[in-house]
Parts: sequence; structure tokens; C-alpha cells
Amino acid sequence: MSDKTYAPSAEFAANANVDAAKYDAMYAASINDPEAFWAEQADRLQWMKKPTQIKNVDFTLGQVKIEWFSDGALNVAANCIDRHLETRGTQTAIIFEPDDPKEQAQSISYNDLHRRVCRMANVLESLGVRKGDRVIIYLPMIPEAAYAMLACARIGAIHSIVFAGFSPDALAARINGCDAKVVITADHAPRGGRKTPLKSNADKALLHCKDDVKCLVVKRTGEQTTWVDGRDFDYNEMALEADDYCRPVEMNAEDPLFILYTSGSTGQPKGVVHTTGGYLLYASLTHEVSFDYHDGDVYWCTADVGWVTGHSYIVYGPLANGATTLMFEGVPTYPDASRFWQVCEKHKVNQFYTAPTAIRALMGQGNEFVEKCDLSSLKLLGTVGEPINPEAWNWYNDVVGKGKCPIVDTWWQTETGGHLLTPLPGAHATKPGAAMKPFFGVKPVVLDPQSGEEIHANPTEGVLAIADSWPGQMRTVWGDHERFEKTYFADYKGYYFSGDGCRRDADGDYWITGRVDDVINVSGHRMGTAEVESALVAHEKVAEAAVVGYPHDIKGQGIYCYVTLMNGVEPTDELYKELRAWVRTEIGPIASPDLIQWAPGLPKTRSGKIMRRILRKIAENDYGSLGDTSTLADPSVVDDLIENRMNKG
Ligand code: 6R9
Repeated sequence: MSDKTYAPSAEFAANANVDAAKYDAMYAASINDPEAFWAEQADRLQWMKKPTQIKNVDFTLGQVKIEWFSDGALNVAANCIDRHLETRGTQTAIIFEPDDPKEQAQSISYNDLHRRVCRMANVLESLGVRKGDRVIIYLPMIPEAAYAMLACARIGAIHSIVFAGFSPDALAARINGCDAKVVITADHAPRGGRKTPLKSNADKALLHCKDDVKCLVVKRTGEQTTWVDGRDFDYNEMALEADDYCRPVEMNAEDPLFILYTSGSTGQPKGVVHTTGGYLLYASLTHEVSFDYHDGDVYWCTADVGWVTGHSYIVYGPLANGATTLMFEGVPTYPDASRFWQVCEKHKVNQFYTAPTAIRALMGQGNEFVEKCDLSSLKLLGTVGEPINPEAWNWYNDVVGKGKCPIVDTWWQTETGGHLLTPLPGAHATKPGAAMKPFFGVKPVVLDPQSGEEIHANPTEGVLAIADSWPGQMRTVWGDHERFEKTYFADYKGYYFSGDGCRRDADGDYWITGRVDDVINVSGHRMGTAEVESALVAHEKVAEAAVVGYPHDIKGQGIYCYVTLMNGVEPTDELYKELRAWVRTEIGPIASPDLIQWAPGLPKTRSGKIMRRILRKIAENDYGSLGDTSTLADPSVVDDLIENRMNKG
């Protein structure tokens, strides 16, 4: 942890949508009278029926109920497209940057978007999709993914996106899990110069699904795929024939907009359900305020639409705000580690939002890749997905942002729909690694993990829960409301429990310490594994580190570190000792690693999250029960780690 703070420049603060005084006033208003605050904010959206019932919430276990704007009616696609046509029909809505930099980028105007979405909506209707039906979207990061989402929203169908990196089994489980009528896929998904055979994966998945599930196939690479007559439909051909207009269906604010499957700490993925009114309002407001988005800006979030970040901050939030949003099909290191920065230069990106894992990977490649690009258009940087270590934060700030771009470290979850904790860029002096402040309407509390009591004093540390609802909150687990209640409302009565630990410093600012199941207890001292990781990666020879606890006879738990070294650095006994000493001096003797394993790679999900569950099992010598490793980006790294375990026997 660093004590240094980074205030926005006077110029940035003066031009910001929300400055410090405005944040204080709006936050106070949102907490003192949430009904009045959100009733007023609801005017951001265009309603077919204006809501009069603002909030109807009960967090009591056994009767959990979350409703916002429940007598209001609207259509999400009309809000993201139609209402902008008069003022910004010719403005670019989506910039598409393909995987291969030699392939032409595309600019899709709001007028184009309207036509494309209407056609896709008509195609879906012709396949028999009706209001309330489920549609699985299994597509590359191409504009058709956004068309498909908005087409579903337009006709009231509920979409569930499955990340294109998922296997046929994972796809089948999700098709069956929500009983989908149609799967939208593409021939192939190009990514990092390679191609995933999406249609062929879908074929395999559909073998395990009901016979009447239809498959709508988008042409991406144009390569031949197998074809099942009567089941498979050619999107490009049908779209040519389809009508240019499709009426947006009137939806109740509480009608589901989408289901997104997300893994919990254990067991089957949960189908997180988000609804229409509250979700869109929250995504739109947070997009404008957290990123300080201004009309005419070019905004880029590098996530995939297969994750919640892509839903809220590539598609729904930006388009609801009439923004220009960039969709990138590729990866940060293809053709080389300069790609992100080349895309920023090429499209004059103003706001850039990515994950710490990408920042660390690029940091490890050296500064030349950044410095050869013109990044003068950048005004703001954002991060999301995991705690960012100060080392990576500082690199992002200095090398990418040249010290002039505020960094928003946004803490949120699939479950929360949008940012819950984040500094506001024109209002708050940031601290490297801190998620800082609650967004409007959010009441974070720090609870004692044992007693469940709220801790009021600062500084403090405990588990992070939220005391009241906000409009973007998930409403239920698809088909299993009881699981929803048990997962989020049973451990700490009366609160939404996030599953994360946090610290609140003497200034009252929040620092996420990682999932509470990643907290280890060493000789009676509670320690965030993220803290040790952060220390390790601060060492110049370390590219990445993951830390877990393992049973230790004397200390209760010992500290087991998996360390990936920088390119070209040799693992030696010397370095082993040096790293132990390094962590001792960075954090204290209590954090001294018990075991360090050199790891050429770490097991990661395809969204870049380190799978600590697997690392814990290996460290615990319990690798017979690793569970499902099929969602890993590269399952073979696990074999290497087992082979080279430290505490053998
Ligand atoms: C948006 C997203 C949620 C979990 C969350 C937390 C971690 C996300 C973070 C962060 C520290 C941040 N997380 N943002 N930890 N600082 N800024 O990532 O959703 O995939 O559901 O993950 O990610 O542990 O509980 P999701």
C-alpha cells in the first residue's frame, strides 16, 4: 500500500461531469432519499410508461425481493438506438477493430445500427422467438454480437451470452440451463491469429440439447461449415431478406433482459438474472459518471461481451448514452504487445478500460511497445476484474497515462450490474490499488466475518457487504431463487454479501483485498493473498504471482507462492532466497513465503482470472480432486504445476 494520492488536474476537475462538491451532494441525496434520487435519475431513460413505484426491496432471508421502477415500461433497444436517431443518426455508434490489423476496421452509425438490429430482430421472430423466450449468443467479438443482444431486447427475448472461448460442454449446459430456443453463432472466431471453430463447437453442444433448438449462423470468416437442414439458418442470407423495421416491444421494467452464467466459489455456474429498467439506468449512469464520458468521445472497453463488463460497458451503458464504443476482436499481444496502444492511436481513444492481468502482461514486455504509439488522445484509464497491485497501477499511470489520466479502479461484479465502488475521476484523489468510494445509492458496509456485526470505526478490515439495494442489482438466480438467497443473503442477515474482503482506511476509502475464500490465516494473522502477490510482482524479475494457503503444522496455514518470472530470467536458488527476503521487507516477516514454485504459466479462466481453487488444491497436495478444469484458457499448465509441486509427499 502506498500513501501517495493522485488528484485530477484542475482542468480535468473543472470539465468533469461530477466534481467533488457534486459527488458529495449527489451521494448524500442518494442515501438520504433513494426514492427521490432514483425517480429523478429515471429521466435519463425514455419510458413508454413512466414509473411511479420506485423501489420495492426486501433483503430478509426467506423473502428476498428486489424490484425497481416496477410499474414502468420501456424498451432497451429503443433506449440504446431509436431515441438517438434524430440527433445522432450519422454518428458512429460502434467502431469494430478486427483481430487482424490488416483487415479494415468498420464504423457503424446509429442509423446503421438501427437497421441491423431491426433486421436481426425480424430474423429471430421468423425463427419463432417471442417475448420471454431465451436465446443463447455464442459469437466472436463482432458487431453482430451487439446486434444480437439488442435484437433480443427489441422483441423482449432474454439473451444469455456464452463466451466464445467456452467448450461445447459448457455451451450445452447453458443452452439447457435456460431452455433456449435459438443459438446464435458464427462459422469461426478469429482471435490472436488463431481461429476457434464456433459452429463446429455448437454442433457438438447441440447433440446434447433438445431437437428443436435452432442454430442461426453468422458469417465471419466465410469458411465452409457442416450444415443441418431444418436446424441451421444462414443469418446473412436471411438478414438480406428481412424488413428494415421492427417495432420495439413494451417491456415491464422488471422483465428479464438477460441471464449471464457466472461461476461461484463452488459448484455449478449460476444464471445471474438482470432486468430491464434498473439495469439499463444503472449501466448508463455509471458509464457516464465513472468514465467521465462526454459527447463525441471515443470510448474503449477491452472486455469481451461474454462477460458482464462487455454487457454493461461495451454495449448497454455506452449505447444508452449515445456514445461511440469500440469493439475489439483480438488480444493485447497480437500481432505484438503494441496492439492495444496502436488501436488507441488509430481510433483516437479517449477512455480506455481494461483488466489488471492485461496491464501486468504488457508491463512485462517493456515500455517500448507503449512509447512508440501516440497516446495523446487518452483522457482516462480504467481497470476492473481483480485487485490491481500498486506496481501495475503506477506503470499504467506513468507509462500509458503519462501521469495525466485519472485511473478509475472500478469494483463490481456480475451480480451488481455496474460499478459499486470507484473513484470518480474529476472528484477524488486516487490511491494506487484502492477502489475508493461508493457510487451513488450504494451503502457499503464492512462486517466482522465472525460475528457479522457492522464495523463503523476506521481504519478497519472485514468482509464487504452492501446494506441496501441499487437499481443494477441482480434479481434472482435463473430458476433457483432459493440459491440466490442462500448465496448472497444467508451468511450476513439483512445485507447483500459480496464474497470479497476489504479494508477501509483512515480516510474512509475502500480497498478490495480479494475473495474472502482467498484470505489465509498464518499464525493467527489474517492476510490477503493479494497482498503477498502484490509484493512479489513488485520485484523486477517477477511477471506474475499467485498465492494460496496450504495446511501448515505450526502456523495453521503456510504461504505457497506460484511465481512466473519475467521473460529470460532463470529460476535459481539465489532468486528463491531473494524473493523470500523481498516479501519479508515489503510486508513483514509474517508474510514470508513458505514455499515458492516456479510456474511457467498460471491456470486462468479465459477472462484472465487466476483459478486459485486449483492452485489451492495443488498446494494442499490434493490434486486428485481438481474439479472441472475445462474452462481454463490452457489446461496443460496444471499438469506442469503438479509435476513440479514443492511440498511433495
Ligand atoms: C466486473 C467483474 C467479480 C469479482 C469481485 C472481485 C473481483 C472485480 C475488482 C475486483 C478488486 C476491482 N473484482 N473488480 N477486485 N478490484 N476493481 O469482474 O465481475 O467477473 O463477476 O467478478 O472480481 O473479487 O467479486 P465478475
